[in-house]
Amino acid sequence: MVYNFPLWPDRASAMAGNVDALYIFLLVVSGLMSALIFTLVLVFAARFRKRPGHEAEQIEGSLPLELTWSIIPMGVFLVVFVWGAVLYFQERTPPQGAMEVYVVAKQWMWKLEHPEGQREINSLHVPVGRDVKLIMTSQDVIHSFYVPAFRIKQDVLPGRYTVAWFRATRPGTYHLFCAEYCGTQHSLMGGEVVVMEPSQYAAWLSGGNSGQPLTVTGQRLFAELGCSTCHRSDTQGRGPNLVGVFGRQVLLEDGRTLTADENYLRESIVSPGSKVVSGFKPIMPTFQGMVSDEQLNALVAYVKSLSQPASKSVAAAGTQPQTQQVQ
Ligand code: HEC
Ligand SMILES: [Cu+2]
Repeated sequence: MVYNFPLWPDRASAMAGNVDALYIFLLVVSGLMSALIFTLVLVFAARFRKRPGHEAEQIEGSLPLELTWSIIPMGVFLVVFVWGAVLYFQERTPPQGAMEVYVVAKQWMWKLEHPEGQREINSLHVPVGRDVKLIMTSQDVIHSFYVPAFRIKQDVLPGRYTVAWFRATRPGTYHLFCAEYCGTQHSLMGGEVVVMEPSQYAAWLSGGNSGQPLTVTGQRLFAELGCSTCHRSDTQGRGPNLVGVFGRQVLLEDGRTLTADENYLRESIVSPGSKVVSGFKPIMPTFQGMVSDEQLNALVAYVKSLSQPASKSVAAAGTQPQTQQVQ
């Protein structure tokens, strides 16, 4: 009976227990407060009911009382606030070195692409114990990536990236939902996350119809679309040298400085005029409408890879046979 009436979804990510602990704390505090108030209402109603010979006496105020009922609730709320904020920042901040999966949502399916080039629809295979960062965008309307067992839910918007991350702690298959009403078949827009032992995951990766690694696709597009005519790896190009740009502070023509994250790279490609790099002319053509969301992801992944240590970048990986990379 109890098994058919689960009060909690599975706890299958590193964050799940922490989120639940906060939730249980809130339930207990609210429960205790409600119980206290109800009890006092009943007790006072009985004790101070109207009786002959008992006249109520008006109390005009009490500093100790007012301090007590201000300071104690404030303390409780501050605990909830700080605890919630800490969890929020943990959930917002993908750890360094996470495996990156690109997610493209559309009416009505989830398209997922692994860095190694594997593509999936409505199912995501990941290894247990590994940080996974999801870089997500939508092809049409707003969707929301929701995996109850991981306690993550993140809106997915057209025209920009949103990011979520998790570390699965237990092998198994978990529900994936769309949690933002997105049209007639919204309720069917779901799938599963399959958490595997690392060895199984490696086997899964090497089997099946793997495409090229995302960064290799990106590198090919970079040449095909003519990006490489302006962006060269020396300083002779008409555009900035993109090596090392990801994660760096960029000074813009209008004096603003910002960090080059995924959204910045994406915007630089589809809307180059909106943030022009200091010292350069706004001559870069827009690629809006010329590249699909998947191709944009590949370009972004490629430009990002230019900022990684040589061993991980495409330049090195592309020229070495597979076997030499395994040490
Ligand atoms: C006609 C030359 C030209 C072409 C073609 C071109 N770019 Fe650019 N790109 C520029 C210039 C000039 C800038 C700097 C001014 C600006 O920000 O618009 C720039 C800026 C960028 C930036 C921001 C760089 C930084 O340092 O912050 C990125 C990323 C970028 N381009 C990627 C691409 C990609 C990807 C392509 C191909 C799809 C491409 N560019 C094609 C000229 C070009
Ligand atoms: Cu949806």
